[in-house]
Amino acid sequence: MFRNVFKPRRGSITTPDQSLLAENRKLIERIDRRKLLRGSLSLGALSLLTGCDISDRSSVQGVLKAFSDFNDGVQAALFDPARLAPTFSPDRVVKPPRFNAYYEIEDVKPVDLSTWKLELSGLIADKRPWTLEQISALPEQEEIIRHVCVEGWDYIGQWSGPNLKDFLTRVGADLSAKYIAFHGHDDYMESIDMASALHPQTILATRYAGEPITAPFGAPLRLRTAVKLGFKNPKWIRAIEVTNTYPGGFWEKQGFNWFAGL
Ligand SMILES: Nc1nc2c(c(=O)[nH]1)N[C@H]1C(S)=C(S)[C@@H](COP(=O)(O)O)O[C@H]1N2
Ligand SMILES: [Mo]
Repeated sequence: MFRNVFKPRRGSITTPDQSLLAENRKLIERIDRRKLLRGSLSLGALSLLTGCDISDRSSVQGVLKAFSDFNDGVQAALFDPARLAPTFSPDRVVKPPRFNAYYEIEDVKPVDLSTWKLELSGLIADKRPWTLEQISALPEQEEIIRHVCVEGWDYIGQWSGPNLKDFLTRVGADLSAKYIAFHGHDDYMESIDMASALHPQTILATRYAGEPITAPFGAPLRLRTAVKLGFKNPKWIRAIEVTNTYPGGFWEKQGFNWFAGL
């Protein structure tokens, strides 16, 4: 039924990606049960659910329009930290990953790994910066998850690095704070809700397919979370900030919904 809600009235005919729909059937049923299809389904969920449409730019735009005045609070209620996003087998991993940023790949300025440090600020007890060596010594978690970009494409990627919740606990972050903001070396800033930050499938990724992340994809450290859209996965992180003051982010200024998750 919801497939019709945002279907483009005319224009190109799109082919439903049945696997995408199948993977998310549980979520579809869940949302249907809660009768939240109109007015409160997140953009992230919708672009996943409408697998047929996310490859169609115009319909993605329609979805964005329909969701632009969503209430973040209503969406947050949809979020269930106990629910895991789908994971995939290693043979489906795309190598190299697919690039995106608010500029072209030629304009990526590689971060100097020899001087790089992760800065910590805000509601964190131990704000000492971390070197890459220190971060690499932490236990790693690997996840093979789907990356979905609001621009209408997706791919399966294999990411590993320290679990974010473990890291935040280790540095004494206030886990009851509302937001976490990630500042990139390219002046990109995005923030997520604490529940998503503490989700078991949210990591500080240092590796892709077992190898250190290469420059275009966020070396040396980026966020990878299975419960947020692509733009909520900042690359080239230079600082993490824990705060109760709504930080917003780059894409919100372009009119995207802040929650942007399942
Ligand atoms: N620092 C930074 N992080 C960023 C972006 C960016 O422009 N700068 N773009 C975001 C968007 S829109 C997407 S879809 C993903 C792309 O990640 P990938 O190149 O690894 O696929 O990075 C996100 N993180
Ligand atoms: Mo994106």
